[in-house]
Amino acid sequence: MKLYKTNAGVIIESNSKFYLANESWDSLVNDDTLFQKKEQLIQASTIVSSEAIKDVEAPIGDKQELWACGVTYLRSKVGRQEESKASGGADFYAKVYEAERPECFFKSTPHRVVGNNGFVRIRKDSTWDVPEPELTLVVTSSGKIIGYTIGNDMSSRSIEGENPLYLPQAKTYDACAALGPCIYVTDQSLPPSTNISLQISRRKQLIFEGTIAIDQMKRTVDELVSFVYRECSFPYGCLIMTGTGIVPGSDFTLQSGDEINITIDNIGTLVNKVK
Ligand code: DO4
Ligand code: MG
Repeated sequence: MKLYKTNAGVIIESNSKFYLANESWDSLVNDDTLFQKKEQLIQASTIVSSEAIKDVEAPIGDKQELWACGVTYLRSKVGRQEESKASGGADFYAKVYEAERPECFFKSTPHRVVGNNGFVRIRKDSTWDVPEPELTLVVTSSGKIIGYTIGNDMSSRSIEGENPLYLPQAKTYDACAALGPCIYVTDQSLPPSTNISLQISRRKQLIFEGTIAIDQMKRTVDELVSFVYRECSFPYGCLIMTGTGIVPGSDFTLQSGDEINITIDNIGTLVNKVK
């Protein structure tokens, strides 16, 4: 089952049919038994056409927070070490990759997050920028993962590379994150072979492409949830980006007008343009 947030309400997709749910987004995404309630929810819904998901919003409730984890894949560790060599920050990335405690950071309030087909931004004071395609967990207030979505953790590598203490500025600004297009609701873990793919096009030409399977992640998703939830409560649930395993080479930077496509098996494709 997939859930889409739209301004007409929540759309449920099941077996290629679409239904307008009779419940609010906030109650559905904070329900530990959401997957088990599928038939009951469909029974209480109204059938609609696929047009209902033409314009979707980011799948995050107004009172939810977006967190992120980092340096969870070898490629991210190596990329950060390269970018922070001159500042002397490289060791921090090597250490966090091996440490018991993962890197977890607050990424965004909902108003800085854009949905599918929305515009992400690069900071005006940044010279080196990348998208970070990340499997994103949808977690209830009790800490249960009820589904998955696709995330783009937009990042300024020039600001982050200058000094690791600038991380919040490299990561958090208006339109710094994209989520969507839907939440894939399941009671199963995703298969380890699940692929995350990133494609970046400029003036309709493909200029970067990469793929990584989620079994390359050094941490488990449960481990990441348990650290984020250790000393923080989330009364409405929370979304957690799980880190990037795809980092374009040092000669690549995003430009205004670029199109970013992120695909994750079973979930779909998140499409955004850079403003
Ligand atoms: O340590 C910097 C951020 C890491 C990150 O966002 C990632 O690995 O995805
Ligand atoms: Mg990231």
